[in-house]
Amino acid sequence: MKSKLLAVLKENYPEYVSGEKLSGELSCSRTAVWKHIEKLRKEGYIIKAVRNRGYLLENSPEAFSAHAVSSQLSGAMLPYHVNFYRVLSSTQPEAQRLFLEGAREGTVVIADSQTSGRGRLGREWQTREGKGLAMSIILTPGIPPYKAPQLTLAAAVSIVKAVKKVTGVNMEIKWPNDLLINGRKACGILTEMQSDPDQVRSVIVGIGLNVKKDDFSGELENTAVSLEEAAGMELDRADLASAILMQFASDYQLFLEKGFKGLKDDWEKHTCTLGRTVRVEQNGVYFTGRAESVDDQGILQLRTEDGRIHPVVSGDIEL
Ligand code: BT5
Repeated sequence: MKSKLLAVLKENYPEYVSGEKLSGELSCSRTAVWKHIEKLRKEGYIIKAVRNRGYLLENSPEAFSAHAVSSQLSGAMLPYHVNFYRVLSSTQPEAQRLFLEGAREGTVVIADSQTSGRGRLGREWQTREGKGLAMSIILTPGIPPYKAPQLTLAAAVSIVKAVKKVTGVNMEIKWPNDLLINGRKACGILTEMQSDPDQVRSVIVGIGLNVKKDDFSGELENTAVSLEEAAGMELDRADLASAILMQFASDYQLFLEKGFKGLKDDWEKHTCTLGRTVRVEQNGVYFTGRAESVDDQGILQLRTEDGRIHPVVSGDIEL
């Protein structure tokens, strides 16, 4: 009964299946259908029920797990070890905790949902159950602290390439840490480091990717987008996570050998920032200019109206 019910829901995805249709297909009463749906929910299946439309299978527990990701990571250029959690406050402090307990480079923390997902500067990142990919990767690159932000740019390149490969969707990089689809944010990257004065001890690269359509409210209703909406097809979060990890492992090797310079051409190919007039906020001060280039350290070069170049090391830009 369970597998038949799941098969019908999966076949019809992303359409709802009415209780009537299900009871017909399964030769049981609508009450029995409802009881089976409840049982599946207890097992971790996320099934939406809407009056007059029926049931929609939004996510299956077996589809997203440590195994589903790790089984697709053979041959990766990093020794990945995936830790999977249903709920975390944020994957970042969990990765930090694991690192302090001795976890090595390549340890990955993935959560199905986060209750206090972090953006930069104390901002929030929303990851609701069954909807997105929230993933942190522990790295120990042995670089000086000033180079750590370049890993944000490196990860952006890897994500764009992996997403293109899996979904065909073109994402654009908005310097430094946003990935947009048609101007809407689908992914954010948060790079946090622990450092000694001349060398980083660890860098934790956090990736938040909207995969399934979410009912965002407030500001996000008009600014956020998911990959499924853009791709127009159902996507598997484990496939995406592993594709990103595989791509990142090889881009990271290049970064270690050549620095950001080794990835710069790729970054430039996928950015929507260069050539545009942008407004930059730095420590509460705003200035406007043309984003001319990024240098080999990933620093944005902004030409202001007076013709001078302002290097922008960090901050938020508005396109
Ligand atoms: C970021 O910060 O974009 C970095 C987001 C990193 C999230 C990952 S998830 C795995 C790891 N664990 C964590 O706790 N964090 C990392 P920032 O540039 O500061 O952007 C934050 C802003 O993005 C918010 O103020 C909202 O405006 C917007 N935002 C929040 N959630 C969003 C979502 N799901 N989709 C699109 N925009 C969102």
